Amino acid sequence: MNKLSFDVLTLFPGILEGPLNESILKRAREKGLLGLRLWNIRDFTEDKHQKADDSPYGGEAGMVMKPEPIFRAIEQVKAAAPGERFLTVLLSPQGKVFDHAGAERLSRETRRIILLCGHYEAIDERVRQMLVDEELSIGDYVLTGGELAALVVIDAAARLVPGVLGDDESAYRDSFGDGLLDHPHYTRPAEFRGRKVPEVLLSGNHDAIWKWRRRESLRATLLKRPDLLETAGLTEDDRKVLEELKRDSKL
Ligand code: 4FV
Repeated sequence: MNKLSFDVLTLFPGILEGPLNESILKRAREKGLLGLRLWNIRDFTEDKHQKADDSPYGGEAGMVMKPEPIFRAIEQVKAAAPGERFLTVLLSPQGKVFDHAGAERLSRETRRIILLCGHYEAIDERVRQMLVDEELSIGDYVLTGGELAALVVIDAAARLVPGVLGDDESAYRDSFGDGLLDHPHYTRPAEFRGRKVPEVLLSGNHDAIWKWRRRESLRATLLKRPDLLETAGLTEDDRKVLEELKRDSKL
């Protein structure tokens, strides 16, 4: 079983500790399917004030993370695992926007993944030039720090590692697993506040249930994310259903 390994470099490890020690991620670490180490960049400063940021050359608002503590931290991470290969990822708004395909790629990664979390205005450019292999963004907005982005990347990739989720199948069948949005889900009671669970789901007819779920995935995708239809692997049946849905004014 491939073990997915992350070393997270941050000035605020406390932001990450909670989510990484709960539920599925906690179990994945206990099962040895997920390796996670947090490194506090401030531990790699050398002055008595443990200064990890400084004012920008050329003047402007905000502070810039100093290169030295980050270089020392990454060199320490690599020194702690001789012979291992590393992929160093900077979380930043300038990165490739992270998506399901990105999560799938990272979930199969055999190199140890170093996630570098920025804070303040930016990180000294020489870190990007000399240490960063790739940049990832979780979306076109600005966060106060890269920690939340690191958590998103770890969570989305880890749950795709075989054995992390209960029955593997659930990872394949949820949104984006097959390029479409997920179908509606129901559980007991069969009627709630006057709303019944669709009959077909109570029928036990698995073929009919499969068809209904595929149709509802196509409906949701057509309604909410028609852009995904361009890249989804659609069958002839899917195209027929989509034509019906487009004709079906109820859409
Ligand atoms: C971000 C994002 C992000 C930029 C300045 C941290 C902040 C601060 N990271 N996807 N969007 N980072 O906004 O990954 O250092």
